[in-house]
Amino acid sequence: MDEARKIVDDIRALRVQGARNIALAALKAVRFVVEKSSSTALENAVKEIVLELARARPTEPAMRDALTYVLRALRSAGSRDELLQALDRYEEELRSAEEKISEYGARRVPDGGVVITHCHSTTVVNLLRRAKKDGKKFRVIVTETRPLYQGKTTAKELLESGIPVTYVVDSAAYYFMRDADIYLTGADAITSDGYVINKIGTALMAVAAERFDVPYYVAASTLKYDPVTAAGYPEPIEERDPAEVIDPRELPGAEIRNPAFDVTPPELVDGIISELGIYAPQIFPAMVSQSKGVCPHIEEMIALFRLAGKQQ
Ligand code: RUB
Repeated sequence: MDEARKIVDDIRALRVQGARNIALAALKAVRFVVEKSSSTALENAVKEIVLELARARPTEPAMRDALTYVLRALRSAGSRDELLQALDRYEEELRSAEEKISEYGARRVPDGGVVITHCHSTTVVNLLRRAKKDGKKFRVIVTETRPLYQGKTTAKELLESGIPVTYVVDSAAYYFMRDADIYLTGADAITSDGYVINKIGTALMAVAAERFDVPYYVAASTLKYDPVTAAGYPEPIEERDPAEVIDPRELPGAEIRNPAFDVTPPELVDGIISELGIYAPQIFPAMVSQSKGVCPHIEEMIALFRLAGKQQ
């Protein structure tokens, strides 16, 4: 169980970050619990870890989808092995979605051009690796992404893949946007009205992209679509510890805020690159519903969403 609790801590502290990595880490934690629990304790132990995970990062529909899947599999699986096989199938679906996104998105990377990105998204990094594998030559401008510098991870991963990187401070995004041919980010959540929720600063860069006529594409699997927003719940924006920004003792009396994400309106987004194809954010939710059906497990998702929002 210690391994599972450590994963919860790692997710909360952002030692594991990025929506896709978070969903995969959550499944790994569940797997530990399934493997280590006695048959009589298994059901309760899984439910307990599911709740702890859902509470670790509130703005994560992909993880909630994975956890809802776990709860359903727990009910329908006849044995521990069947439950583990169900987890394997879900992970396989995630992997195949990622491949499709890379395939479609790589075609939008301009050969000889410049990409600008923000934060660290494995979906974006994999897409860029695919573009390089397909023979495209391009450079990527990476913003450092204060306060936790996820841009460093992006820069390192791209450099390791032989992709040239220009690393800049967040406030240089406007200055460099004019050099870019495409602005590309991942997403944590996409709402039923086509709003994109991603790392704080994403929307500011989208405004700059519009100013310089740079197309903005969001690479995100359909799991990022949050069906609870269609049921009227607003996507929560996680507010993190102010000490990540500055030691509050340095500014006694100041209010220090640290929202993890911001919300980009659909009119600033040219397209969402998903495993279904590339669609405008306004029609993306309809495409998801068309392909998966209007979320059949919505009540369960809402229940988990509400529990996750409650203080422990
Ligand atoms: C990470 C972030 C990423 C999305 C998408 O924020 O905003 O762009 O999660 O990532 P944080 P991916 O560092 O706070 O988790 O494409 O890997 O799912």
